[in-house]
Amino acid sequence: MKTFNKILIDIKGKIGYLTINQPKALNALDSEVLQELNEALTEIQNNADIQVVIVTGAGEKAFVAGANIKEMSQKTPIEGMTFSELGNHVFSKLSNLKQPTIAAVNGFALGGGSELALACDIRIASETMKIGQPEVALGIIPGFGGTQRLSRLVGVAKAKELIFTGKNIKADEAEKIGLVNKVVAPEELMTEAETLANQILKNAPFAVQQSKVVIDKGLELPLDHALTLEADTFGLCFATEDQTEGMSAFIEKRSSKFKGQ
Ligand code: DAK
Repeated sequence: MKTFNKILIDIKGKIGYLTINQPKALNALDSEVLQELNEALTEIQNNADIQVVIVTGAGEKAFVAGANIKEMSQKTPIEGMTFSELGNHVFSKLSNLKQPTIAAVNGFALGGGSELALACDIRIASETMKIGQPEVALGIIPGFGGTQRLSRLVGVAKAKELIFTGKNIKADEAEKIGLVNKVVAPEELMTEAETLANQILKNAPFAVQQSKVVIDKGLELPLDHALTLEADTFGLCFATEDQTEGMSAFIEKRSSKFKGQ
C-alpha cells in the first residue's frame, strides 16, 4: 500500500486503518489531506484483503477539527469551488465504500470532522469527544454532507439545533441522540472499534457489503422500491458460495468458513 504525507494507512489482518495524521493542526482537512484520502480510498476499495475500515485521527486531542480554516480563508472563488468538488467527491467515496467503516472518534470532531464521522457507517466515541457543526460561526454552512447526514441520523429538529447554534456536544449527549453508537474510555477506544470490526469480520463479506448498499440506497427510495431492492439483493446472495457455506455450517452444527465468494 502506498505511503502518504498527511495520512496513514495500515493493514492488520482484514482491518484497514485510515488515520488523519496532522496532530499539530488537530488533523484539520486541507486540500492535500483530501487528495490523499481520495487516493487512499480508491486503494482500499480495490483491496480485497481489507474487509472493515477504521477511521481515526492522530494524537489524543482531535479526531478532525474541521476543514483547514487557515487554508480555506486564502482561497479564491475558483479554488473554493475546486476544494468543494474534491471534498464532496471524497466524502461520497467514503460513504459509498464497499467495506463497512467505523469512525473511532478520539477527541474534537468539528465541522468537516463531524462530517467525516457521519460519512462512516458506525461511530465509536471516546469520553473526551466533542462533536459539532460550528460552520455558521464562520459564515458558511456545513459543506461535506452535514446538513443531510446529520438530519438523517438524529432527526431534523436535533440537526437544526446543532447546526443553527454551532454548539459542540459531549460524548454522552451524542450517544443519547444516536449520533454515536457507543462511548468508551479513551484508552479503550481502539480496542472497542476492533472488537466491533472483528464481530463484523465473522460474517460473510458479500452479505455485509450488500446490507450496507441496501440500507443506504433503500433509505433514498420509497418503501416499496426499497423492499424490492432488498428482495433482489437477498436473491443475489444465493449465487454466492458463502450462502451455501453459511447455511451448511448451521445445519452441520459447525462454524462457517467464509471465503468472500
Ligand atoms: N483549521 C486550521 N487549523 C486548525 C483548525 C482548523 N479547523 N483547528 C485547529 N487548528 C490549529 C490551531 O490553529 C492551532 O494551530 P497553531 O495556532 O498552534 O498553529 C492548533 O490547531 C491547535 O489548536 P488550538 O490552539 O486552537 O487548540 P485549543 O485546544 O485551544 O482549541 C479547538 C481546540 C478545536 C476548540 C479550536 O482549535 C477550534 O475551535 N478549531 C476550529 C474548529 C472549527 O471551527 N472547525 C470547523 C471548521 S469549518 C466545504 C465543505 C466543508 C467545509 C468547508 C467547505 N466546501 C464544500 C467548500 C467545512 C468547514 C469546516 O469544517
